[in-house]
Amino acid sequence: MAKITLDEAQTEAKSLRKKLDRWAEDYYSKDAPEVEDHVYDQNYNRLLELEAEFPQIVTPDSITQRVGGQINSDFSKVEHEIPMLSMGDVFSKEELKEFDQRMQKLVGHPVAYNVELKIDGLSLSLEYTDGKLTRASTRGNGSVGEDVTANARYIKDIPQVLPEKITTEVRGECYMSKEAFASLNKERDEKGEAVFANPRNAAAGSLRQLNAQVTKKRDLSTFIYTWVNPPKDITSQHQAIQEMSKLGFHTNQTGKKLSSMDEVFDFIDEYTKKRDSLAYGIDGIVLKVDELSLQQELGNTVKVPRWEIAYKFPPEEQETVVRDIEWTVGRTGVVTPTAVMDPVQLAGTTVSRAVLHNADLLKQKDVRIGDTVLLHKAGDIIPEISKVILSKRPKDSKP
Ligand code: 3BD
Repeated sequence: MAKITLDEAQTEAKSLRKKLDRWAEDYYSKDAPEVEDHVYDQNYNRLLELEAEFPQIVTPDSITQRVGGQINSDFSKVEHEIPMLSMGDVFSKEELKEFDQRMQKLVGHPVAYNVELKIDGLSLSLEYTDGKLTRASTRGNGSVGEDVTANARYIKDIPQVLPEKITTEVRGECYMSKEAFASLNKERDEKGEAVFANPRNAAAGSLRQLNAQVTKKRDLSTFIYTWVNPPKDITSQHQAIQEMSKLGFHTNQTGKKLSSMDEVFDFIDEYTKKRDSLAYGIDGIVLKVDELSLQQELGNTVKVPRWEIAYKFPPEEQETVVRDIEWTVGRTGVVTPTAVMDPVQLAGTTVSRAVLHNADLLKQKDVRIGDTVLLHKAGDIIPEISKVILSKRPKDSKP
């Protein structure tokens, strides 16, 4: 970190906390993020860095000290007896190597990891009593979530009854496939309803419904990734996934047990390439120390298990120039602006248009004809303008 004074760190941390609090609230309670994940992550990591350098500026209510998130008070609350922790994340292979070295040092020998795709959905806890699904809840702030049991009754891949009369809890990711997302948005668009920005928001907005009949009409899926209280004869994460699958849970079968970082890097490269062609969105990969006894030994910090880490894919972005703003009037009279740009290759397709959703968003992003903009795909599908590169704005441009 570049040298800065305590005063400067204090001021910067304050402003970062304010921003992050607002973004986190949007993310958790409104299903509509104001910024892309990587922007949130960058700001969050900067705050972590400042607080590590100047521990005296840490406040108890700093977002780094809370388990995180907000819950919607319209739902019944569910206390997670065992908190749903977060995940540490890194953005480079170098940092993954450091993670591996840390693990090896703590454990005293090389360790094997279960390497999983990081599904871009929302976390869900499922509790079974004597083999029957008795409660489903969202992660919420990690300690308290929302009761979505009635909704989970309508998610087709969630077993309502297990083949054994066990009392247990599993957790996983609830998501909407790219196909289901596209068809839901098409239907909403035709009805003149607001479209979801990406599959994750669509999943959140479909699961967190006070009227479960709405959930019933939405095509949601799950990937179950953790067994909270596995039977004694299960000794690894990899085995836990296989056994949960035998109980009827939908698990992601691309996960692999790998024992060297070279293999992990190959896995990353493989799925960086395959990412666009998967039926569901992923935003990275997760490394988990495979042996459950080692996980136990390594334990948790306040917010995250020490034995796992998420590697986040770099955002796919492209620069291009806006040539025109088109206005289309929908059947319901809603006017939607679309930016028409020089065509660029972005995440597998040629893109030349980005819907700005409404005039407010256009004004907020202040996109002007002649502007050079950064483009990304929301949920890996919908082209969206991330921001205007102001340093490249023509001097004579008009709002
Ligand atoms: C996935 C926690 C642990 C059980 C904690 C190791 C943080 C979102 O595919 N494993 C996965 C995925 C998510 C996970 C764990 N394994 N935690 C995992 C996860 N394959 N997405 N997550 N989560 C899930 C979260 N969510 C919102 C806000 C903060 N953290």
